Amino acid sequence: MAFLVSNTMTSPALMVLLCCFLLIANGAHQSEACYGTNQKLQSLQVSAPANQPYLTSYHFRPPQNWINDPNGPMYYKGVYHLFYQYNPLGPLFGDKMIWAHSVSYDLINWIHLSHALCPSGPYDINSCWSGSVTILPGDKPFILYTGIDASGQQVQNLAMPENLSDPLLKDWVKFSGNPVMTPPNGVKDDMFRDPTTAWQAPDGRWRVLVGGQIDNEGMAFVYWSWDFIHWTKLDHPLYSVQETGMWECPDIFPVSINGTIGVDTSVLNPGVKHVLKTSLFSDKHDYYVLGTYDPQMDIFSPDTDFHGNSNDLRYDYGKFYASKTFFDSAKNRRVLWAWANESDSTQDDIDKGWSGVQTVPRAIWLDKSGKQLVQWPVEEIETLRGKQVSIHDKELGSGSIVEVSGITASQVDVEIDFELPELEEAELFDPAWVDPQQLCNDKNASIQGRFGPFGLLILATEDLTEKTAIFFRIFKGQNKYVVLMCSDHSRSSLKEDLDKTTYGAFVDIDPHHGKVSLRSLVDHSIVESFAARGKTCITTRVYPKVAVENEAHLFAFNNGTQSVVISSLNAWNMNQARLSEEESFKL
Ligand code: DQQ
Repeated sequence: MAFLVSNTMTSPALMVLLCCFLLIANGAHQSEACYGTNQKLQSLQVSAPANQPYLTSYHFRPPQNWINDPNGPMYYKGVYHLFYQYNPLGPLFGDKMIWAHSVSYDLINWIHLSHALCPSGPYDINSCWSGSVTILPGDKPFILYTGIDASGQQVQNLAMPENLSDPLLKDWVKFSGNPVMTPPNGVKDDMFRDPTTAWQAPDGRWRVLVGGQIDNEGMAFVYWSWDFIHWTKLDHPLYSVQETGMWECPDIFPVSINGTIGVDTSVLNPGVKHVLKTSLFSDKHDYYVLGTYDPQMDIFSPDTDFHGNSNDLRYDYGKFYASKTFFDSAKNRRVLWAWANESDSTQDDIDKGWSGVQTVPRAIWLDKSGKQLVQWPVEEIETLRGKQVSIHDKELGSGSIVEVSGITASQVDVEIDFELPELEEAELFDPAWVDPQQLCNDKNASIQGRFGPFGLLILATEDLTEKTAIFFRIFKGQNKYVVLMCSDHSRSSLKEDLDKTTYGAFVDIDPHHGKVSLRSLVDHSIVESFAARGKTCITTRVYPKVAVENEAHLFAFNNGTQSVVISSLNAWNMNQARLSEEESFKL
């Protein structure tokens, strides 16, 4: 194994240090120390119980057990890697969490490998929590992750591949000099976690963010390092906001000001601006702000104030948490992953034998307005599309419902464009309606408006006793029309003991000039919806009692008093993605 941390590091002292590092790291091989090789394989071979109407078909998940955050996604030597928080011992969050590891050539079909990081040393004996990968110059991927140490404190650790010529990077070794960061003075032991992918500023030093909190002020601490081993905390955080509580899984990355092309994490030039994302522990939502990163001062200046409430931008206004992006050099795009947790009960998860899925990977870029991001499922997802049905130029009068028949509605990708007539008659928007989720709650799918509710009824029974309504309402604001997107689960299942929270968000488009579009990816118990070609996204988890498998139906509906027109609807049956295990994998 020949590790060089960076080809920009030339000092003799550093070379000596790296040699020591190599020797030490080799000695700290941890694969046997996890739960034992047999147990690792066993945990991959056991499948979830039979009869699983909620098991997803094309969303990433392991065969069984609990998963949460995506960790260290990367593209490396022709292979996509996804690590993720996993409890190999059961379907609930565990007290010995590990990094599971899967690989793919297309971001859709995955092979589960043996686990990458398991508790093994005093610095992570109580769990290997979230973190990120940085690919250092010379194609050397390093993991920085949070370990829960023997005394329960959160520390940051390093690991690296055992064999860099293995494109699957199956085996990882931990640095025996771990931890490389411990909670700073004034920071509680359990409020210091989730290192980001590092970036190299023009001065040559690496920077990394670690999420945290002091009192109730959430923040992203900055550390810097010349050699990726010795890290020094800066006096000030990159950015902090009072009353936002613990910042989990921060992410920072540049986006091109013009166009959809993604850029690598260290890119810094006048053609980019920066995105700072935090996962707020207090309400389990991922918020982001756009702004400017100053590499001299190491501060982030947001374009707009960030408060951590419904006035702020979110990647997704539904179930979407602990997300992480990576730069995909194969396709020059930035790709976003997130965890969608369950909305059913703990007992349901025990009965199912699994909990949690990853959302479909989404390309993410800056909107033309420069004011928000746009997301769209990676194009590879379309390779799963099978049989297609279409509807064109269909007027939906007040109260009408049209079934999209001829497809398997429990596993479908549907795109619909609505054309609206003259909007003069739209209801007036009350400026007091500042919380779109509350507005969707107050005006659910059964409440008639003028323009809207119109949209899709997903995972519905034929008689509509069960239905998940994803819909729009159009209002007339003071200077412009206001478009509201809602995801109403109040009637999604006849089952009780489910979280049926309704979600909502505003969509920043002018419905007067153009179409109102919606795409929904339906996969048994998850629905990911994208309005206005990815400007507003809502992910939900739903568990119908009757509308499962072949009993599920898909409808377009209009419950407004005014007609709308479906200018086009296309729906495709989605084929199952291949999620196989290491043994069946042949290069
Ligand atoms: N999940 C991890 C933590 C992180 C949290 C533990 C976010 O590292 O803060 O599984 O979901």
